Amino acid sequence: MGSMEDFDYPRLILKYNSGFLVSKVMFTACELGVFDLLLETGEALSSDTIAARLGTSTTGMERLLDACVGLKLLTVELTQEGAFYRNTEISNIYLTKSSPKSQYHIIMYYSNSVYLCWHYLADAVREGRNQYERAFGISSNDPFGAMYRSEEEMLKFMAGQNSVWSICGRDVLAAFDLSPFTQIYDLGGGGGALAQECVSLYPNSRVTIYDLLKVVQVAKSHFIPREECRITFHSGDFFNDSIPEAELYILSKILHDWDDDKCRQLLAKVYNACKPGGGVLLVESLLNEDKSGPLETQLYSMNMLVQTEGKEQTSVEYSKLLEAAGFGEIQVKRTGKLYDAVLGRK
Ligand code: ASE
Repeated sequence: MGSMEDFDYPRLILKYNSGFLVSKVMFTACELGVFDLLLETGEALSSDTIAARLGTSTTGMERLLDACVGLKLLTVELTQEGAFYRNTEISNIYLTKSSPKSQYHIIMYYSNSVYLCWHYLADAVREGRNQYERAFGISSNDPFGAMYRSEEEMLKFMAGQNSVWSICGRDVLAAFDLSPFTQIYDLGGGGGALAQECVSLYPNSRVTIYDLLKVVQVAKSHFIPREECRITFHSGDFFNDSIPEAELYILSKILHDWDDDKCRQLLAKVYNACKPGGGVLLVESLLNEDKSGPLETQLYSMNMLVQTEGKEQTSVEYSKLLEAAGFGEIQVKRTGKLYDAVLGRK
């Protein structure tokens, strides 16, 4: 005898069926500037006003706003004049362009670049490789050639990564006392938000952002203030060009981009360049040892499948890679947040 609940649409499946719709509602409200407008005006606005100010249809905007209320990204107040919408505190802090903790750029990157690759997830699983060819008609053999297929795409990616470090950077850098290391290279440091957190947390440190020439140029012109003299740049390709000597190398979300063979090559090169007594800091989202979670990390690993040639790994897997390159005294710090830290010493 089954109870009535047996015939309810299963909640878990219902939630997952609509999961991608949820993302796209938030992405779209961000992209159209709903949260920016509500922050700027500082008062509750009707859907008619929001639609007019943002140049959208009223029928579309009304539905978007109500869905945002359902997602707790907006609140609504019903008056005799109709419905009036406001940002929540979370939306003000994270979804507006101008906030110091803004996640706008990573959201735009997910919505307009990552999303297109995820359309081909089944193909990625069948083939075991990224989907740039299907999504954008470009070769998938060079993932960063594909991700940086235009200056605009590169800028979007760099701004997106920077917005993540504005929230998570401090925790991963504080996971270990890095103050003994003053001469630091951030390999693949991109837009430099992590380097900025580093010199702010460790005032005696000097950080060199090592990245491709075109990345360094954009980091200089768009992200790092000219007067920040504790941050310098070195342009190069860490697989093909030399890596200068330093006390500490930060590889933040680098190993997860590459296959095992390239990870080994890169770490061997870092070990050779590293001063004796120096170290390497891996910043990654760590999978549980049995890979049972965290869900966020499992999903990032799927994202690495559709976008790169790498994957998210466990702390034992990263430790083995470090040991194979010669590093010892390996310490793992799970921060309990999105990103964790692994330190190895030469
Ligand atoms: C990479 C990182 C990312 C390569 C491709 C990527 C991200 C999206 N696509 O090294 C960012 C991961 N997500 C967050 C919130 O950091």
